Amino acid sequence: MVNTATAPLSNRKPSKVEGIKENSNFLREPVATEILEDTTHFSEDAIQILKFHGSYQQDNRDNRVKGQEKDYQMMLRTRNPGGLIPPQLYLALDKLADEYGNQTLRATTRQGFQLHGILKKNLKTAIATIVKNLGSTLGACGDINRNVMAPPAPFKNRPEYQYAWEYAQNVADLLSPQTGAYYEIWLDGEKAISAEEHPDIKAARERNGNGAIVHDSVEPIYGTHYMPRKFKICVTVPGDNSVDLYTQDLTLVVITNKNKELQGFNVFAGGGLGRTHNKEETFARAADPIGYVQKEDVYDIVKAVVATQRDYGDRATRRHARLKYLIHDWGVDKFRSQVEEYFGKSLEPFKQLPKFKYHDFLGWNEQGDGKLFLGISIDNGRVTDVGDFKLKTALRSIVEKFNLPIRLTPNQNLIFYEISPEDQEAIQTILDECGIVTNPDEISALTRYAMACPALPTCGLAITESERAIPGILERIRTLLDRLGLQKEHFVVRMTGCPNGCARPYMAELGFVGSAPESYQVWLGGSPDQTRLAKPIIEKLNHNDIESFLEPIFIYFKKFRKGKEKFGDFCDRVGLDAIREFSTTYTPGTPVSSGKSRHRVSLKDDIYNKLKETAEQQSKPMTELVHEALEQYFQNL
Ligand code: SRM
Ligand code: SF4
Repeated sequence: MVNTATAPLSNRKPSKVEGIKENSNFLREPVATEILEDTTHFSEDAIQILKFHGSYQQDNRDNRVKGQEKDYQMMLRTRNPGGLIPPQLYLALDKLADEYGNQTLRATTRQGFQLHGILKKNLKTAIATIVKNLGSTLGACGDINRNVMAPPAPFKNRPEYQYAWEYAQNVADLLSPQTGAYYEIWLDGEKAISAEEHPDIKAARERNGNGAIVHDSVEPIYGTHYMPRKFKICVTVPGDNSVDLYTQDLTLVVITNKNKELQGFNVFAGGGLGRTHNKEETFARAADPIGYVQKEDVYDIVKAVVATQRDYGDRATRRHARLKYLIHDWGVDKFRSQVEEYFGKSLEPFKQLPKFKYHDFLGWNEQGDGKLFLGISIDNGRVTDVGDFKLKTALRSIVEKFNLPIRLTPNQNLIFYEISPEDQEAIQTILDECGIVTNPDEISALTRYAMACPALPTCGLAITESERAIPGILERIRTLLDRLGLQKEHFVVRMTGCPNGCARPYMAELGFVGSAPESYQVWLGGSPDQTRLAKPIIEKLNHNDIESFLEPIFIYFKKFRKGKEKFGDFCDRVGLDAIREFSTTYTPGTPVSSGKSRHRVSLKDDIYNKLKETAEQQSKPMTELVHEALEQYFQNL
């Protein structure tokens, strides 16, 4: 049995952030002091603690001027398990965005909303407004359990979906921080007006059969130092991978009997995506199946996994601190035995599951009880009014008029539900008038399945553009596919401005990961349903070279795919070496669809070999190198 009260944080020197947490008096200082100061920004220590309260200090990177103070602003992130946004909260967020933010809302990849551009002096009002309108930002960021995800579909006739919502909420409650800091700082001590916690959860938080909780602590689950790093959970149903389940630290899959009564949960653990370029010891990792637990044990297994990471996760090196590294270093068996020690018994064998599929639930659908739901696609999650496309206006007027709840999706979209069929026409009219397409078949399929993280100008970690670059890049990929005779083809494209992987690019069929200004590492071979990790094919592709790089790959796919094989599956089957080999010998302009003639020039063997070698080194087609060399030669004539 592990005595958590005395378990060492680590044998190595804990990282600086561990000291900041320890000295914070359970997430109070230095935020409580600095929020009262008339300054534009927080200190480094306060920034770390502020994250636990759901806010990041940022600056508008477009406005950086050498020698001048940065244009400081705060990002606020909501915590809403299963993506639930009550109508009252939506209207409050919409107003806050206009009054204090950058007039946009940003639906995130974990079913939350972000507000950008809030000045420090307005932060308290913004957080207090969110809490008073049934929302929260507590634990949306920081070394703690993050927003718990669940499939957003409101199927009322499929009890498994209802269980996923219920348990996402309950697990979020179980792991929510118990310190009073949040209410003291942002609401002058007023307690939140929130729904009553389920008595089972309160009991589970206090139950300590096996050392899973920290005795006599304000934070029975976390202790003084909280988690070594962020911790991410989802609850899903068999076959539904709308939540990207392989990327989570902990995944629970609802298991029901033939009568659709809840029996228990399959448990996966150890997924995670963040990595650092050129640091092999960091990597994206897909979660492993760990076992099965009965429904009455679900809170204890969550506590046991959390306690294992809390007590054995690396607190010295933050880059190595996620649960995925602990499982990688220990192996699944050792991890499972430690979890079982906290759990107090063995896990049962994992139950067989059907194949997981990705669903986006867009368009008008029946929710199974006579009412309707409507999934609306939001480009990269950005809720805004641009020209004739007035998404922000449309969403606000729908909520104002029909008081509908919203479920944010893990793909940066949203679902209105509980819609009476007689309101369908009026809602559709609002959307039509605001230029919003609701028929998913009318949305370009590349755009529909794509995601990009915010990156510039708000994200301090961005190496290059993402959200602002992806529309143009998707359009160019579409044009290329059309030119190559692949008009009907589409696949999952995801882009991030750095390797942290916020839009989960490592699960995409085609992933772009910022690696230098205007350049991306390119990943290929994820599956259309996000059940497999992709692999990197090139480290730095300048965005100007996207067509010349992708053309040979698309041609190879077109020529050698098996039947209706999807792009990601093809890349995975043939492998990156074969793709590279094909690309280096590919001649652009091959009469695939254009019918243009191809010119041949013969080369001596030694020149050809040098050309091939250089093309491989530079990951460029040989023809491109020849073109470049000849162009230079002719210029110098
Ligand atoms: Fe993320 C840090 C945005 C989902 C991995 N993420 C950040 C920060 C806060 C940058 C920072 O630390 O200063 C970004 C703020 C940008 C901005 O201007 O708003 C940021 N992450 C986002 C969001 C908004 C992206 C989006 O397009 O929606 C997502 C917010 C989700 C939410 O509501 O909670 C978001 N981040 C993710 C995901 C995907 C997921 O959780 O399903 C990942 C990969 C999965 C994972 O965690 O392994 C992710 N974000 C990271 C990491 C790398 C973590 C690691 O293990 O190395 C960082 C950097 C860090 O923690 O040091 C990061
Ligand atoms: Fe910022 Fe990188 Fe996350 Fe994009 S992936 S939001 S650039 S941390």
